[in-house]
Amino acid sequence: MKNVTLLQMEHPRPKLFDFHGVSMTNHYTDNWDNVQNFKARPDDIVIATYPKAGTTWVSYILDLLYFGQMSPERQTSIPIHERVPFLEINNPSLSTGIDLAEKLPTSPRLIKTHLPVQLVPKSFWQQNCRIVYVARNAKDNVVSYFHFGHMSMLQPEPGDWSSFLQRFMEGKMVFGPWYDHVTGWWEKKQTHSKIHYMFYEDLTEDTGREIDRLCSFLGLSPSAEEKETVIRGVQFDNMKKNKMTNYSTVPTMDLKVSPFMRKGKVGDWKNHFTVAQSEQFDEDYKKKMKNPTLYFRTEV
Ligand code: PPS
Repeated sequence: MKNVTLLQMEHPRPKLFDFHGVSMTNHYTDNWDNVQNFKARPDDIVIATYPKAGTTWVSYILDLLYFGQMSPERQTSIPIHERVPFLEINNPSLSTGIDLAEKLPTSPRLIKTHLPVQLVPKSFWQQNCRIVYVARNAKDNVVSYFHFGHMSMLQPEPGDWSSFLQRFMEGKMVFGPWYDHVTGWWEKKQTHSKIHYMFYEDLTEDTGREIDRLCSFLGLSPSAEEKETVIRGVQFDNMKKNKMTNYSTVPTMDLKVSPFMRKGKVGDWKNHFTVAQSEQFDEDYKKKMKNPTLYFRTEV
């Protein structure tokens, strides 16, 4: 018989349903009116991603760039999900993302979203806010999402690897198809200069270079020493050890099943995909990803 933990009993897994043409669960739609009516400020900075693309990594980079010099207590007492609220979330064990965002005392406010571009609250466009979009190659993204499905009680039951992979290819994931998400934001970027589109693989390859690009987009000029402090702080091993960034304070995640800071690698998909799965995935990928200017690396 399957071993059911107390956490699983307290949080029955949500079901996926269609929401404005995108698969969602109630945790991201229950607060929808407040999400859509959110009042953005011109200096808000949005970190937008498909789930598991490096949101927390980039959130922490931005948090350190803006507020790393503030009181040391902030670094040791406020977890990243409160410093950078997740706009559309309604986690029954925590404050809603909207409440957290509205109470943010910082300027700028850093706000995370997984919404596909067409569902982003209009106020962010009206206020012409800066948006940092982070994308990760589909194969590593689906592997990371699979493990997350096991440890996060807010995710639908993930099932086994091959059925999860199949559903990913069909777009039956929370926040919809990866393919539409990364392409939708990429196309938006072509007409909207306030979007900085970055890749997880580039960040892995050269964190310092990517921080320089981010700073130039944001108009920041940290000293060499500040930049070194940020690079050191956001290294995978340091974020994994850091209780404020490793999600150990979130009651709906079971880090014993799989740590949030799991591997942090490019190419871990090779440990999960069979040769046949990889071939089938690549075939399907070619049919869905028609824009030749959007290119992902599956190894670095
Ligand atoms: S979430 O739940 O959508 O906000 O998750 P997200 O933060 O987007 O993605 C989690 C994955 O990002 C990896 N990660 C990192 N990799 C390298 N370096 C650093 N510093 C880092 N921080 C987070 C994390 O380990 C998850 O990927 P996997 O492949 O599962 O390890």
